Amino acid sequence: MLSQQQLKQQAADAALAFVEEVAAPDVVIGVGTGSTADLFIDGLAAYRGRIRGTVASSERSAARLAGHGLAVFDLNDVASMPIYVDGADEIDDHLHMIKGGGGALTREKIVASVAERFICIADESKLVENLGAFPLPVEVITMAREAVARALRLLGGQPRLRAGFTTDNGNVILDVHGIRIAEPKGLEKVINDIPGVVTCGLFALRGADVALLATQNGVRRLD
Ligand code: ABF
Repeated sequence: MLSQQQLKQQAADAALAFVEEVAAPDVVIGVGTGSTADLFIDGLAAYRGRIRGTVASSERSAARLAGHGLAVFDLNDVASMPIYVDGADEIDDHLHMIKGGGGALTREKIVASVAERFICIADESKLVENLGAFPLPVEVITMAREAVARALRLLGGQPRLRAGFTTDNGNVILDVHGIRIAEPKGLEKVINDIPGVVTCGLFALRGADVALLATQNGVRRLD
């Protein structure tokens, strides 16, 4: 029986095959945030000198990448990336995701938007029939916190301020419990449009392009 950590390691290792495919001196790889992404970062160390470098989706990932001697570029200096590799809190079989449990959803969504392919790496526990058991993270401008909370309640959610947490962008996060996500794309649009919302943790308008899900019987690839 593989542990969750071993499963995460298998998913991270599987993503390195995609790096091998695209590795070149001018190539920049987009890198996500979280414990599975951390394992991917550790494996990416072997590509130092074989890729130009990386763009990170959080200060946490930037520090880990730099610790391995990998160049970490400002996204403003990078026009394109072949792949973005990141974890998820939940993913369904349409490759729609809930992300943001690690609090990095805004930069994750931004860096992913510049990459040609989003490779999601996760252990099998993240694959769900319907999104929403995991509370939906929403990054919010502080002054709009209560106004956004009221709007989210009208949508049927129970928003809770993530205590003692400030994002890399200086904002706060509301974790929305109990919201029914029947139409992920529609709900993502509605929440995106609430004044004061910076980023909704639904990644459905642009989901993953490939999911590498580690199971007890090997890594399952969903496209
Ligand atoms: C990140 O991956 C976050 O969006 C998400 O919370 C996190 C979860 O990953 P893990 O379970 O690998 O720590 O992208």
